[in-house]
Amino acid sequence: MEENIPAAEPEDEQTLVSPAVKLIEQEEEVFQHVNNPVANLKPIVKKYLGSPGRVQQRGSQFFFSDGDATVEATVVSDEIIRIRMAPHSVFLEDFSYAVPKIDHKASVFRMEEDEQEYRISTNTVNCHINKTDFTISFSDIQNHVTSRDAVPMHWEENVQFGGYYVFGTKVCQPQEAFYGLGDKPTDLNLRGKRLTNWNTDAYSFGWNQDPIYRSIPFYISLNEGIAHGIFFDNTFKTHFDFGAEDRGKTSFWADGGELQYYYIHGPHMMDVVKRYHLLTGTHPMPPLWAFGYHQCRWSYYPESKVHKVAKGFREHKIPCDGIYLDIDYMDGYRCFTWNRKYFPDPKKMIKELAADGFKTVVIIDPGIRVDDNYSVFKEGKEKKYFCRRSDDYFMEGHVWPGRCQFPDFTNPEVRTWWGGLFDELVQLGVAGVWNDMNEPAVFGTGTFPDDVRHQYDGYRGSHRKAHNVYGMQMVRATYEGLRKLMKNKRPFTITRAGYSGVQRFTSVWTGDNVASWDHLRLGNVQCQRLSMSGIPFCGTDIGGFSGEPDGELFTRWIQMGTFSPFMRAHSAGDTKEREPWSFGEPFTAINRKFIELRYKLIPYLYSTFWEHHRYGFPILRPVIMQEQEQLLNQARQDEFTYGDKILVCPVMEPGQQSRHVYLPAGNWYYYWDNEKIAGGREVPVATPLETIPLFIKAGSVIPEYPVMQYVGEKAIEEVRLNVYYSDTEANSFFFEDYGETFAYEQDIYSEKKFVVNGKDTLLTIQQSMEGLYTPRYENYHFCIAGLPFAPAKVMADGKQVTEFVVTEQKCLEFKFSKNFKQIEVIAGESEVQLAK
Ligand code: MIG
Repeated sequence: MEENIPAAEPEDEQTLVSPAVKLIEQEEEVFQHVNNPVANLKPIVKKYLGSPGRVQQRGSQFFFSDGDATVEATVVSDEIIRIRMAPHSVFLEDFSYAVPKIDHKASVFRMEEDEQEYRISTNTVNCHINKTDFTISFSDIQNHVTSRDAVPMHWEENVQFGGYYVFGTKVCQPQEAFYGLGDKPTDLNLRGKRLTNWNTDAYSFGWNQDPIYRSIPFYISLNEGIAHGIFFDNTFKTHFDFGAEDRGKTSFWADGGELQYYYIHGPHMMDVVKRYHLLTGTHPMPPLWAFGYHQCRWSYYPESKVHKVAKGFREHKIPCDGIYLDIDYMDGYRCFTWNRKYFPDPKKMIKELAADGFKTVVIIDPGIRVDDNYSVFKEGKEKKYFCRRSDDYFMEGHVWPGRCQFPDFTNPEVRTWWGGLFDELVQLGVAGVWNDMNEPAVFGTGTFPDDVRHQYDGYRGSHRKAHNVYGMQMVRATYEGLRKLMKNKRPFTITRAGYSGVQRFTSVWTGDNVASWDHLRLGNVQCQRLSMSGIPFCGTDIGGFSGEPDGELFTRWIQMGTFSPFMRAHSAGDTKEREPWSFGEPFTAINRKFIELRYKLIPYLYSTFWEHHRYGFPILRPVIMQEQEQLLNQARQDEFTYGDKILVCPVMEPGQQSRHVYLPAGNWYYYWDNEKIAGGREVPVATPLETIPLFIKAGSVIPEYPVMQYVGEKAIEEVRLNVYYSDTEANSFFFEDYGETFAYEQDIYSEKKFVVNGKDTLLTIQQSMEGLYTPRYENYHFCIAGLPFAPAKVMADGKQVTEFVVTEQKCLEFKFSKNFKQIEVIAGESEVQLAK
């Protein structure tokens, strides 16, 4: 399984091009005989790299050796360099679940050396390998050092399992801040923390609990306004220390596997996230309905109850698209079966729900009940698809169905089988699948023991290596299966566990949170962090999974959830029923108002998602990402933008009547009354229960759909364009397509770009278009806010628009064709005079 790389030979000091692959000669073998006194055993010590004696090149890869260990540096792109280290020069086979394929995109790179160092340079980055101590550092083309090893890479032999504990240690700068690492329930800035990645079912987790559900070994460093990223692609238990043990050091290490990391250049945090997505992929476009509101509970049953909840939405005129069936829909919790007592005719029920605009999402767990009368178990057993212990016993554990065995999702054949098991559910009309318990979770013991074996796509490993990817491979199997079964339709999936790259297959929720104000705050930070960590489609259990929210907390949570990329309310089985109307007035009306707002903004969210899919931008962006040079922003974690145009600050304290909100530099409009406010400062904002602070960036064009009770309820007759005046040029994008197929991969979509530019007496809006899709509606309904003059004349593509009004909110409103190229809003004569 190992791949050998060229060995260091003392006489060979020069750079070789494309050397033959040779085996390493060990200098001396130390044999320990059983009758040797234990005292003679060499103590286990950390070994550090020596000095790199020589370098060899193979294409875009460079190998440096100290005579024993070898370090590989690969130029992945102009901005990304990968480092790998092999003690004794034996690299593991190059395989990664996170990075499906590396496209070598660097056009130009070179290798130079002087007395002090070897230097690999692209057009953007230099990677320096120190000739004395083998420390590695990175700098930009201005020779500004962004990252530097504090000590050389090192390792420690693992006697019990073989392989090594591997360590990297970088200098931690006095003002350096750290972001990323997935769903860690702690402050946004990770400075001063030590954290571990080991997927864990963390029921009712709390602030600073670690680890929880996901493993995303990727962080962004920000120092003196310059950002870079480190993606430590290692699936074993990994650890990160951001100046906790030693204020001057940032370390990352793993319990096994390879010391392998990608240095990702900035300088903007946004660039780092984008480039991380270049490696690990982006989220495919979800079906449009998935951006609506979802209602979940453990569990809605029997069938009559499901219908009652669905009807409740329509009766209360509260929009909803997704309704969930938790574990009780199954027969004795056996996956892919139905409890016929509760659900005698699932096909009929799902059809009726669909007729009323509801998509049915069902839960699935990895534990398969040991039961020879159960076809899924029987087949899995016959085909040897279940995980086994080191001595060949089956991995057995108790979960909801009782005694269970677990498919090895790291086996491609098992994934295909699992994917196919959804056939019947798809036939019944199920629209989405919720993947739970896939850390994997086992009652009592927590998870699998370390010795469980995994096929690992042919690269073999124990559970130590496969644990953190198990859940990702489960949801991958689900997603890929659904994609095949649904023909060209986009599947909807959600998962609890995950590893880097999981975003290629699924949305996520933050797991079993609690109905408390503390958890509302935590959910806000977690969603921002997930967004920065390459997981864009995320949300919390609105209302809190365990415990009882009161009306106020639930409403504040709905308000925040309106601006979560994924919006779902969920609650545990032992809590009171919790739908958006459960708390009476005034809560029901406010919940309705916000869920309606969610639906109005769907085209904006969808356009933002397209930008994510295509370019790798996150949906939620903490203010530090907008203005990373502002030191104070490092401490701000309440406000964020939703896309790049809408600034949101959820209200996260009971009884709060007002709060301060930071607005990044530039002009903003208060969403609720279009008042213009200058940013670059904190502003006081009233926060009565009916509103939360919402601001729109000047120059934005925000498309709005009419409120519907579910996505696609009615044909869209016109799209409202909310335009916000700006005296500097600003761009906005508007993406549309059929919303449920993969036709966008063949350019069947419409992407419109708006350019807004204002003068003292004139506002122009230009539109250009790309793509092959034509929406059915004819007109835009323009609504222009913030004009600094009284509009006298509106010109559209050279024609005068005679019908326009100025509303009470001082918005200029008129209609014009969706195909317009240029709109001009012109001030009256007197104002033109004045401006001159
Ligand atoms: O052991 O399916 O996080 O959302 O409702 C609990 C029942 C299993 C945990 C999930 C939760 C879900 C619950 N599940």
